[in-house]
Parts: sequence; C-alpha cells; structure tokens
Amino acid sequence: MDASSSKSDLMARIIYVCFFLSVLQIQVCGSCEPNWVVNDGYCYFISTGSSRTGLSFHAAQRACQSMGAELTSIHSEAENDFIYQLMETRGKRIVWTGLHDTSREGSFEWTDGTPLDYSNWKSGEPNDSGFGEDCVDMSSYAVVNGQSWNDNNCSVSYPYTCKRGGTVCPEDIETVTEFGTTGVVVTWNEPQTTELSGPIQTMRSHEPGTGFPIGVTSVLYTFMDASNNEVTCSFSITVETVDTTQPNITRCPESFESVGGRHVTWNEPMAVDVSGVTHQSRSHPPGMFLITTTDVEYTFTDSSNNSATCRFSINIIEDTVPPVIEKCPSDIHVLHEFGQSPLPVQWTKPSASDNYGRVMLVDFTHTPGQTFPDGSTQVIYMFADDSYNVATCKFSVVVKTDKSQGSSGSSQQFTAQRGNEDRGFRIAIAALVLGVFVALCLIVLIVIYIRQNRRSNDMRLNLLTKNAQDDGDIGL
Ligand SMILES: [Ca+2]
Ligand SMILES: [Ca+2]
Ligand SMILES: [Ca+2]
Ligand SMILES: [Ca+2]
Repeated sequence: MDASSSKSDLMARIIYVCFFLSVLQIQVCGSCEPNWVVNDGYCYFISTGSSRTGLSFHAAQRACQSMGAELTSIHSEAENDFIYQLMETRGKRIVWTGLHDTSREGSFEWTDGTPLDYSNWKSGEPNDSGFGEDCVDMSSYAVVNGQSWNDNNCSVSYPYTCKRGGTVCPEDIETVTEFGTTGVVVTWNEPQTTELSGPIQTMRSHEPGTGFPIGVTSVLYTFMDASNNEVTCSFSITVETVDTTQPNITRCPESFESVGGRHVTWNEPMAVDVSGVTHQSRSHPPGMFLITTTDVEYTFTDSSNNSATCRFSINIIEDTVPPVIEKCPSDIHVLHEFGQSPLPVQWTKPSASDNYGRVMLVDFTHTPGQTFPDGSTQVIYMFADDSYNVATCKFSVVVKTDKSQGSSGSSQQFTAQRGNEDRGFRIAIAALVLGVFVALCLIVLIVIYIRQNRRSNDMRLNLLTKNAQDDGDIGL
C-alpha cells in the first residue's frame, strides 16, 4: 500500500467515525456541532438534500454565513481529498466551493479571505465559457488525473460545502492500572483551536504526562484571544483498576514417592492475591491412593478470573514385605497345684517393625494377666503394615495340674525357654566349681594343720630329752 492510499484510507476512517458520531450527536471529535465534521482543527458541513438540489453560489454563501461559516476554502491536497471523501459519504456528486472571480475576471479569491495557495483545476479550466463563469465547483464524479475544479455559472443550483474554525478536543480517555496501584500517567495530544485568531493564550487544568488517580478527572483547556474571546475544551480521564496478575502460590509440594503407605498426606498449598483468592479447587485431597502414579492439581482463581495452578505427582510403590515380629514369647509352662485357684499368666507383649512406615497390631487372642485352663492354649498376635502384609506371633500356654503335691504352695509358672535352661546350666556349673574349690581349700587346711601338729610334738620330745640329761649331770 502506497503512502497516498494509506493516507486516503485514514481519512476515510476519520470521516466515517466523525460522521457516525455526529449522527448520534456525540461530540467527541472536537467542538463541531452535530452534522458538522472536524478535520485538522476546522469544521465542515455539506448541505442536505439530493445530489442535484441546491442553491446558487451566492445563496449558498449566505446559507453558510447564517451558520457562522463561509463556503469552504481548500489549501492542500489533503484537505481537497477530505472534501472528496465527505462528498462521497453524503452522496454528493458536485458542490460549490468558496472560490470565485466575481470581483475581477481571472482573479480568483476565497470568500473567507484566506490566500489562494492551492488549486486543483480540471484540465482546460477555468475557461469562463458561455456567458461567463465566475464561481468554482468541485465534482467527485468528474475527477480527471485527480483534478476536478471547474469555473461555472454562479446561478446554477448546486449543493454546497461550508467551513469554519473549530477546536480539536481530545476524546474522553479511559485507561486502566493494575490493582494495588494508586494511579497512572496519562498523556494526550493537546487540543487546538482555529476558532480564534491572533495571539492565543492557552490555560489548562492538567498537563499531559502527569499522574491521574483512580476515578474520573475532568480536564479543561481554555483558549483566549487578545479580545478576551474564549473557547473551551474539556474531556474526562477515567482510570480504572484491573487485576491481571495471577495468584501467587506458596509451598507447592514437590512430587514424592510413598512405599507401602497408601494413606498419604502433605502440606496443602496456599495462595495469596492482591484482590483476594475467590476460588480454590483440588483434584485430590490427602487420603488413600492407588498403587500407581497420581497427578495432583490445585487451582487458585482470583476475582478477575486469573488463575494459578500447582501440580505434583504421588507415586505409591507396593510393599510386599511383611512386618518383622520382635520378642515373640516362647511357650509358657504352668504347673498348677491341685485344689488351688489358677493364677494369672504373665508375658511381655510382642512388638513388630516394618521395612516401610507404620505397623499396626490388627488382632490378638489373649492379654497378659489372663488365667488359662488345663492343657495347651495357643496365643496369637497379628501385625500388619500399610499394605496389609501380615505377620503372626504364636506361642502356647501349657497348664498342667500336679495332683501329687500338697497344699503348701500355689501354682508355679516356668517357661521352657532355651535362655532359662542355659542360665540353669550355667548356675549348676558355677556351683560345682565353687564346691570343688571349697573342698580343695579344706584339704589344704587339713594338711597344714597336720604338719603343724607333728612339728609341735617333735619339739616337746626334744625338750624332755634335754631335761633328763640335765638332771643326770646334777646328780653326779
Ligand atoms: Ca470568470
Ligand atoms: Ca468552466
Ligand atoms: Ca490477581
Ligand atoms: Ca512392609
């Protein structure tokens, strides 16, 4: 697309929008009145009626002046194109412009007094043909090489186009800012006016590019010329808040495995949001899971339908190893004396551990402290892990009544545990060793005593012999 077609497309869109809005009597394209169209700071009008009904040049001029305007003067190709588009939009094939040479033949001038700085004469025009042609029309159907102006007889009735100064005022501005902020910087093209001439003083309530708070703010421009003629332009700036930020999820769990345990729990994720989390959903709550991999998903949604998702997986691995029972009691033998009441039988409860997770005592037949009847009774403890692998502890309580014993005592409980047998054996050996040691000591003491006694007798015999010799010597 070349520059000229792009330009004409843009112009067409502007005309269409402004026309449409003017039909709705909404002045958003400037300060032009309804049925007038703003362009580059000026307001334009095309007479109503069919394409062939209209007024003479001078009647058309008076009609424009009655609306505070003049027949249209054209000063650029862009403005000329704009008039073409306006004519097509309103269904006009030909209109009077404000150009004429009624004052002096061949000296064309605009009725609004602006300089003749642009022309678009059709080839061979102006020709002042017939009885003289002093007023200029432009036709949308007779454009040759982009040119369509023609001098014509001023008394011919044609539709006409009027033009007057206007003020280009920005449309109302609506913008948004993220929830939680206090305002936003807004900028706009500053309004212009062609309604006033000469040095114009501009006063504005707000500068473009400044911050505007949330809500509606009115912006007012006031233009004033040297004669204190005043034109105003106002528009509104509406700032609304939006929430485009998804909730922020905290502590989303990592994927994890659970071996054996099908009852799984975790710290559930949470989320925060500037406008609050209004909805939370989860695919699975903590609880029982199948032995497989399960994807778990939490979704948090805010009031503006922004959502955030936390995903993780739980892999349940099957446990086929049963618990291991520790300290399963050996069989217990109880000797019950005839005629006595049976006494409670005591044992230490067994326990169990598992390769994974917890172990539960799921069943048992007896408790320590119970009495048992004569004969053999089997005691059973049953343990299970989270995968329902079961381990069983069994032992017997054997009660035997001794009818040969008197009533000197009560029932006697002993166990056939190998540990107890070993302990008795060791005690017997120790007693035997101690007895041998004591016997040896006694033998040693007896030997020492015998020797000591023999030596005393020898000494006494020697003394008696010596005394007898001494007595004999004295008698001589
Ligand atoms: Ca002429
Ligand atoms: Ca002519
Ligand atoms: Ca949000
Ligand atoms: Ca297990």
